[in-house]
Amino acid sequence: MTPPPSSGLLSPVTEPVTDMVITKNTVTQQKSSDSCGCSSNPSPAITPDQKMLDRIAKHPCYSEEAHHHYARMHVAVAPACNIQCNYCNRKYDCANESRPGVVSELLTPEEAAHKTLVIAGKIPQMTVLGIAGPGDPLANPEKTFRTFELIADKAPDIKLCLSTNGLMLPDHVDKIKELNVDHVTITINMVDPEIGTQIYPWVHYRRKRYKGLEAARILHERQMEGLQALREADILCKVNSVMIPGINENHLVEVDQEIRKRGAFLHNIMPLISAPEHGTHFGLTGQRGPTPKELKKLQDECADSNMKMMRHCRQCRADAVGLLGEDRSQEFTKDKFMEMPEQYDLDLRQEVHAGIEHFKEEIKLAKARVKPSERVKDSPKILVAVATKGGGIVNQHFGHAKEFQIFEVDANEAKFVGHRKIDQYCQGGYGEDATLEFVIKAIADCKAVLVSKVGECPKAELREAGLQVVEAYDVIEKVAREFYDQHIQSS
Ligand code: CLF
Ligand code: SF4
Repeated sequence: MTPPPSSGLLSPVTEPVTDMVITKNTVTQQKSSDSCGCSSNPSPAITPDQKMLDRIAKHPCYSEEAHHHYARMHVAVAPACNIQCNYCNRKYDCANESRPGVVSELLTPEEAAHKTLVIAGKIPQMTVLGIAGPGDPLANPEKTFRTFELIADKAPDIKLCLSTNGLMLPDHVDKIKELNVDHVTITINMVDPEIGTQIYPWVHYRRKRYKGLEAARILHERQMEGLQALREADILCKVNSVMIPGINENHLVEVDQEIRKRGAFLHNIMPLISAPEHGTHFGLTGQRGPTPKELKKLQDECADSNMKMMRHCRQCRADAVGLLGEDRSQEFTKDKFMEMPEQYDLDLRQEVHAGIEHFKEEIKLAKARVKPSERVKDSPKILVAVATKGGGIVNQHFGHAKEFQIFEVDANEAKFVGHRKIDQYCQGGYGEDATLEFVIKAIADCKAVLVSKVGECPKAELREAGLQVVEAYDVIEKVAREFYDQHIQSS
């Protein structure tokens, strides 16, 4: 299946907010076997696993598949924090979810609710509202819960999500459940307080400041208690862990086992991002982050069929808007969104979501067509870099990419394993040589780059650097698997 560029299927999430709308009727090649599996059309023989899949089907962080199609937004309503992490500088947003060095505009709950309703109308594929800072949401419970209340009241189809360091989580699980917040992230970097002393210099708990081992022990116990309470309340919990080489990189295997035992649904191991200009303790002391290879090795080690490993996190801002790989926050700064009308329309949103679900079915069929009838054992694996604007399609020009999605391909499947951020090569009519060098370095471990188009000049340099260039406009897995077969035959 080749979705034509003109089909409009992908425009809602990639183009300016005015031209949007995927609806069921815009989908081409609709199959008679279409069954979207969404909660509005449950199978009579629904299994617990299917129910779980339905719960996460439209959450771009909890479902890797959803992240190609559905967007999330954050509102920055929570300024205070109750602990200190050595990778955080209070001038910026909470580094447990955000890239360091990013500052968001602080909003009141009322402003945040208005912003959400504006964006829910402009980007109907925005399905999740998260609160992730700029401090800790549960160190600011009134503002956080007031925001959720306002949104749940006016936009019942938007999923509510929050991310916390966990210190105050056990006190608020009942309220979280009452507000129907179905997704909670806890950042857990250790289950051994001795290791915690290298990450957390202090915590502020029940009006008292604790330091050293005592601080790390309190945080650890509260995190475990919170995780347990979420499980008992049947709230889906994702655990974020920051990989800090030399401090917790081996220990995170134990963290993974411990949180899995306690019912976490998903583990997201993120790389430490550390630079002196961020002014963090780790930045100033020269603590490095992991290389992509080190990160993937640890993720592979922890990956388990019982609990999924998240590999598509983009460490987004506390005011992020859009698909995970894109940043549309600047379209909705306070001076802009306060002037925009609320155009939340539940019927339109449901129609758009139905269109996306049908399109996902088409992609699923295209993937099934390139899958071998029997699993091939021990086939060699290769990496490929993909330029995409979303939708699960190779649909971006090489020069426009700000990141490449990395897929691991073998004779059986093409599996998303991460992304690499790059600077955009095309600068309005010309390409920067230095940027191209950086891009090539970022994907040097890949065998090919899959793009919708690329200029002759960068194509030649990519080939010279040992990267095959595949130009296509089609489902990522299909293009990747076809390249794989050719590559294996010719090598
Ligand atoms: Fe936001 Fe976090 Fe909810 Fe997602 S982000 S509060 S779970 S809606 Fe997602 Fe962003 Fe990674 Fe967070 S990509 S930083 S994991
Ligand atoms: Fe910073 Fe977030 Fe850690 Fe608080 S919990 S110190 S805001 S990274």
